[in-house]
Amino acid sequence: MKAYCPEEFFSRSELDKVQKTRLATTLERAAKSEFYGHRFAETGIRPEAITSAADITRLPFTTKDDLRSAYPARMLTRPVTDMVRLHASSGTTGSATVIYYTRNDIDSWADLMARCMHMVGIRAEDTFQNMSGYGLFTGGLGIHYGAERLGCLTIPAGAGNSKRQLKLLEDFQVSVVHIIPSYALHLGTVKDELGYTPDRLNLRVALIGAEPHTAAIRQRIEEVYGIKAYNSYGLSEMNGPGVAFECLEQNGMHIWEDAYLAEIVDPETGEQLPDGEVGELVITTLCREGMPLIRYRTKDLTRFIPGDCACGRAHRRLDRIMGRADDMIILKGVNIYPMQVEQVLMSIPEVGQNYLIVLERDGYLDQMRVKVEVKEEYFVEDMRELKSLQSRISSRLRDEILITARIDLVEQNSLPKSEGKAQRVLDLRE
Ligand code: ADP
Ligand code: K
Ligand code: ZN
Repeated sequence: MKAYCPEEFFSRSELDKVQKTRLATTLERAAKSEFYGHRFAETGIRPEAITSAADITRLPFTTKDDLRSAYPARMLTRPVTDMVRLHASSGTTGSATVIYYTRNDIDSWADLMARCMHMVGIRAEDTFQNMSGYGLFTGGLGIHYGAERLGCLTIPAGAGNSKRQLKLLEDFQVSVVHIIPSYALHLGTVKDELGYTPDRLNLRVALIGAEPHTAAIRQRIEEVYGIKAYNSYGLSEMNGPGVAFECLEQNGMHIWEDAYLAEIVDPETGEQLPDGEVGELVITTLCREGMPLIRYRTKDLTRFIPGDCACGRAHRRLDRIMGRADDMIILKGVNIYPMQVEQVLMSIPEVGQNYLIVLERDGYLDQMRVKVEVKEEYFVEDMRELKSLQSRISSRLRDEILITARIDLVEQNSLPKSEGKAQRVLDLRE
């Protein structure tokens, strides 16, 4: 397959070389910002002493709190008049953080995004519908610019309004969509209800991301629409989408190492972990002018997949994101990730699209209740069948997370849905 750009098929040694020179440029630029200027002075770091990517461990991390403390503009390397765009994170956790872009930053971001889409066979002939929210959220304009750069006819549908989404899909014979996984499943149900049979649509590919999801969810999305779905990873602090993306092999997401220097560290100690071990993803921007970030702690938990990808790209692969370090549930002393629960639920055929983990306190005891939607065809009157499904779910969960959860079976489409990232955990404990 044709490469989108030379960097896409850089060898390991070419990547190492470009990382080294771009890291030096990045540090030099960062030192001009008020925030990093102080930080380097405080910690006695001379950016010119960092001469290789391996030296990076000598630099301190940048955290979300640092971004907040630098609010609104203390991380800029140049006057704010040189900036052409601003985005903010959707604020899933805590208050929003702001990222600025120069014209070159917007340009290189669009190129990275276009590279991702090109990698999975998207071309100028495709019609692309972006079902991500626009506005401050980077999933809107970020992917939009990438699609336009490839020459796709691009429809900025935005989030929600399922009837209209489906009408657009049919009327313009859309071939590619960008959609949040939880919404993709919901839209799939509406599609069937409204009788959009496969012959009416021309859909081929979905880019799914923005929230953690299991392999089983991807498979369901692929089946519901009869398409291929590719995992797309990014975060506002690193421009937005376009950081790491699955290739046609669908086995891990290549992180573009000419633009991002990635490390996996132990979330407790901050020490780098070897390939294959799960930890927190830490990223340094290598191309950003306006607001470079050094060793930014993403809070996202994943690992490098060891070994080479069959596609021939040398950019290392990230495994699917297990969740954020802050998403971990601690219940009765046991650590649980929502994705572990999802994995169990989605392996049970009767389970529908949506679920909600509710944490409650019963006297002094913490309890987990899982509300589970049951597919229409399995939601029967027969109590015995429902009881047996309930205990099957409960015992599978116990095997996986070592906790006995109360299982509430509810009807399809009865749990609250969001147009953006799904809320998977409701913590009612004080
Ligand atoms: P917020 O932090 O407020 O949600 P962003 O919109 O920048 O703001 O979201 C970025 C975050 O979304 C990532 O840090 C990660 O937790 C999550 N995310 C993005 N893409 C994926 C993906 N493909 N798989 C799992 N999680 C993802
Ligand atoms: K076109
Ligand atoms: Zn690959």
